[in-house]
Amino acid sequence: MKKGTTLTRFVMAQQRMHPGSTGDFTGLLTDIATVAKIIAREVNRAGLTDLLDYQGAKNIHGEQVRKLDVFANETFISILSDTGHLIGMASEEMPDVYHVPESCARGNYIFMMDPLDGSSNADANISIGSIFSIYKRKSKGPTAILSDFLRQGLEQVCAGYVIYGQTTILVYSTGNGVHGFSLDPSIGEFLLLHENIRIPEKGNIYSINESNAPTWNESVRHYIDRAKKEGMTARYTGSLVSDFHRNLVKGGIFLYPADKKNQRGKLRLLYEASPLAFIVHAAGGMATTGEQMILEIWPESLHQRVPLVIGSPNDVRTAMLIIAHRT
Ligand code: P6P
Repeated sequence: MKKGTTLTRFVMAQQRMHPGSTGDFTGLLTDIATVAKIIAREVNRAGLTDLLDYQGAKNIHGEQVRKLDVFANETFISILSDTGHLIGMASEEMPDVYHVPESCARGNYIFMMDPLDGSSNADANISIGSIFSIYKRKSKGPTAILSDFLRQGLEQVCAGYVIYGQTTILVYSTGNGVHGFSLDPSIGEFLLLHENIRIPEKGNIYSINESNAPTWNESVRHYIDRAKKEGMTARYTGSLVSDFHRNLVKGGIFLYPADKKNQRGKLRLLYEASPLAFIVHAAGGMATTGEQMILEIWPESLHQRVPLVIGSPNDVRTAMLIIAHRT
């Protein structure tokens, strides 16, 4: 479709390609776009409000929580819980699942999110983002149950992210291509920027926090040394959605490996690794722990962490060979 098509028109056109679809999903994605617009507005003026202040509390991961994190989480919950699309939600910012109340219109989708990833960068004007996953519920009862949330990434019906940067970008996939939209604040619409994004087979960028080098396993050190010798360039912002999106568009590899400090890696399977893995595979890329495909992992808990090696297929395969062989 032509550039400038609105997200709503694009999603409705995609829906028409699936006869018998209920329009439920179209409605849900439109509601997610509404949440993104509201969060974008607050992120863009956060420095002028007290939203950058720390809440004082820590989340389940022991991380400082900004008022902006709470605002983003609450905005997703309040807008999506009464749209008739969802039965339950899970969030990196909430210890337990959220059951859509019986008083709300409920549906059959499960929504999981990192409502505001990288918010520690917010006061430095570095782009931050929201990451989300959508699954069809499996259970049949009056409420969702834990097994509706502990799902292989392969079962996602949709995954996406929003980057709140110099422009607000929304990228999503239902497995049939990866599509990027840019928010035009003058009309309050997400407009098609890039249909069917494909990640380059090989990139020239590697993204990793090199301050962790002393705690890396020998195989990771060997891969990074190899990347440097090959002339690859380092790009790392500390904001996963920004690093991922740049590598998706330009090609490259992002690594957050397990190390002596983070024995199972730092990033969360359900809220970060799985949705981005779904997207990168739909764009022709790869996502692994270094040994296992991310999308094949059966989660053991809601906040499980995993090592993540994600990006251009040629680069990820090379990293896997080295990491698997020398572990
Ligand atoms: P480090 C942000 O807190 C985050 O979850 C990701 O956005 C980012 O890629 C990573 O952590 C940065 O972690 O340890 O390099 O600061």
